Amino acid sequence: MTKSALITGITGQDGAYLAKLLLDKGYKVHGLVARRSSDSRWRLREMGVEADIVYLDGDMADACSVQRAVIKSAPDEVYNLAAQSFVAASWDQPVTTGIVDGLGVTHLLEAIRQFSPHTRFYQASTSEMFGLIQAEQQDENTPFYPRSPYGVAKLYGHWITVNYRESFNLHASSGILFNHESPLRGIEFVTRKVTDAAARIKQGKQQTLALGNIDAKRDWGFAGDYVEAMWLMLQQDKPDDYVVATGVTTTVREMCRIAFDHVGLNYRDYVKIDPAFFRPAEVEVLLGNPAKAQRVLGWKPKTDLDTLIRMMMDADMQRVAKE
Ligand code: NDP
Ligand code: GDR
Repeated sequence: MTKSALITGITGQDGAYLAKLLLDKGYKVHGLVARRSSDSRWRLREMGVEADIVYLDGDMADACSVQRAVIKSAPDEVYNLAAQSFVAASWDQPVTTGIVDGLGVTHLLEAIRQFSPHTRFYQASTSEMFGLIQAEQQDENTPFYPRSPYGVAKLYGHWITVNYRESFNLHASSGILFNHESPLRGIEFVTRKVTDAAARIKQGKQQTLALGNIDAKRDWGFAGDYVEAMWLMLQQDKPDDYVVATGVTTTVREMCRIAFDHVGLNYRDYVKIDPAFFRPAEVEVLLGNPAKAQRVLGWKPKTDLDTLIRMMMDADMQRVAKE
């Protein structure tokens, strides 16, 4: 029997990689897509899957549309990836972020509870919930301390997932994913901002790169590896929560060095510090412990940071050259 999946946030970075993964496994893939005035399917085109998806109009803030998407797709599995996912923007739009990233999860869980209780559910939780870290290396038992409206909203989404699992016996799992990147990463996130700028500087199309806190440390992995962990969570007999990370943390500064080095430039000659890119409250360091995902799911990251940044640099060099 062909399995049916519903992906919210299918036009985002992870949505594109996950859609490809599920299509390759023979799933019928449905995508909830919010109305936009401009094209939002470019990543699906890049992955070569745009024509293979059934699109359903809807918005996480609109419970009726979410309900309709669940009924229409009759999903075996739902992956809730939709979010206002840019941490810095969450201070400018705290209410929208709260509704979409927080309450939106309840819209989806309620629809599943009422109309499709056998459906397995994945929630895109985040290392941003650890925020002001309470342990040097964070795992599933580390207490949370979010530092942004985004982190706070995602913490609601996380706990409502746990609550619906415990209250209504839903197969609802939460993946606490650390930063993961790819050539399809949004340009506002620091890795893509750096690889895009390094490519432009190399090709004489930009002079400098303005960044904020380059001493921040992140545990960066590759999106293509991380969507496999999402799928594996929903193949388990029992729902649960898992940290997905590489177990290595690196400064933004070092990540800049890797990117600029790859095109034969010294980042120190181009990077300028601009207070405009500092956040009202920073998450200084994140470092995940993926031991449980490895033990239970048999999941391991396959791509190290050097390989990842080189992959992104190569893609940006090609794209910028065509502009
Ligand atoms: P993106 O920002 O690339 O994608 C977000 C997706 O959500 C887009 O498809 C976007 O649509 C959609 N969306 C936004 N608002 C709404 C709405 N109101 N209704 C319906 N859809 C909406 O994020 P990523 O792919 O990087 O991340 C996927 C998920 O994982 C997010 O929930 C994110 O918070 C979480 N996460 C990401 C991590 C990472 O490092 N990438 C780490 C941990 C968690 P559109 O394209 O039209 O704007
Ligand atoms: P993050 O990713 O906030 O960790 O959230 P981002 O790449 O935006 O920031 C990482 C770190 O880099 C520092 N930084 C800058 N960041 C940006 N965007 N622009 C800059 O100019 C800059 N200079 C320094 C930031 O301060 C921060 O410390 C991502 C998102 O995908 C979330 O949705 C997800 O939940 C988390 O990762 C895990």
